[in-house]
Amino acid sequence: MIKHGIMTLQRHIMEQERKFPMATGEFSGLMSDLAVAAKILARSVNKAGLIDVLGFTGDENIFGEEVKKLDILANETIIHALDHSGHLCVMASEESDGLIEIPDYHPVGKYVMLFDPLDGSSNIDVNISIGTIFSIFRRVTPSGKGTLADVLQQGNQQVAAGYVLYGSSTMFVYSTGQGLHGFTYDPSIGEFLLSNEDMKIPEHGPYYSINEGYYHRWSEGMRRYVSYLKEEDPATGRPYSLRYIGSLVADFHRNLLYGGIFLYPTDTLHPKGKLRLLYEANSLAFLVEQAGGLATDGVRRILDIQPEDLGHRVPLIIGSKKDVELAMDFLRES
Ligand code: AHM
Ligand code: MG
Repeated sequence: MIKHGIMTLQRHIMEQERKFPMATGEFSGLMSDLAVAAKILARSVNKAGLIDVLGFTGDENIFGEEVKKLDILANETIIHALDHSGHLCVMASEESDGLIEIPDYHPVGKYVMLFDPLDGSSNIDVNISIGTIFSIFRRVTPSGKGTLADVLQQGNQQVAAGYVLYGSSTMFVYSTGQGLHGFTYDPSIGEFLLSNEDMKIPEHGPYYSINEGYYHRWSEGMRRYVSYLKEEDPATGRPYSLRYIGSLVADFHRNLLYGGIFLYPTDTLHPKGKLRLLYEANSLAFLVEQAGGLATDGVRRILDIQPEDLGHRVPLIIGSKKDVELAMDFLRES
């Protein structure tokens, strides 16, 4: 049943903002810029396989332009789509060292954006789903260019978060703290259309996602938990099925729709975990909570962790509520 005619991402963002009488439209403008960046990136990702045809990375292509690595190109695309509009005071990205300042010749605004331009980049060259992840905060400094204090905020201060999944379709999934909504790109009209309204993650399983090749590097508790998931017990839906793409957005998205748990724990090679709090974990933690799930580092709620620096890494256990709670029990007991 169609309840609202065609709901484009643009219209959805504006209707959400209208619920706040004090809203200035600045936030809608920021999200619209992001949607444009997502469309440009979707086009670039779709053409990635042609790089070998049109020119190798670092070479000049047939048009005499330098062919950039796709993750660098994605980083620059997002920065240039957002740095001039006057909505942001500073940005930070997994692909840039230090803060990304707004150039002097552009106005600054009240928001801060953190992003991972193309996560799962080891999958680019093999045509497997990858994603863009973003977090938006309100600035804490009063004016001028944003500083590290604006960027190093706890995830519970996010005003919005989301991701773009470049899969068999491109999806834009976002939340402003009023539920989690997914939009699928229709290339024939160039719009993201509402396809998954107010998504809720199932309470548990049937999937688990972890790089099981690192089994012998894990803690005892982690090994016991994963062994438990593999035991035969139809009453609790076990064994769970393993699905691991190695592309966080894709692994997260599947578990969000079907139920289950994603884990990137500490291991002997990654004593602090691998994933970044600011660019990966915070955003997805905000989203999963909107969908009724949980995200933890094993002990603490991801959203309550104080970032120490831009590269802060965390173990990440995220997904269906009951699965995450049980994983924490196993880790506590070990
Ligand atoms: P990246 O930011 O360098 O792309 O790394 C992050 C990716 C995640 O998408 C994924 O969950 C994880 O790294 C996979 O790591 P591993 O190959 O160690 O399993
Ligand atoms: Mg990444």
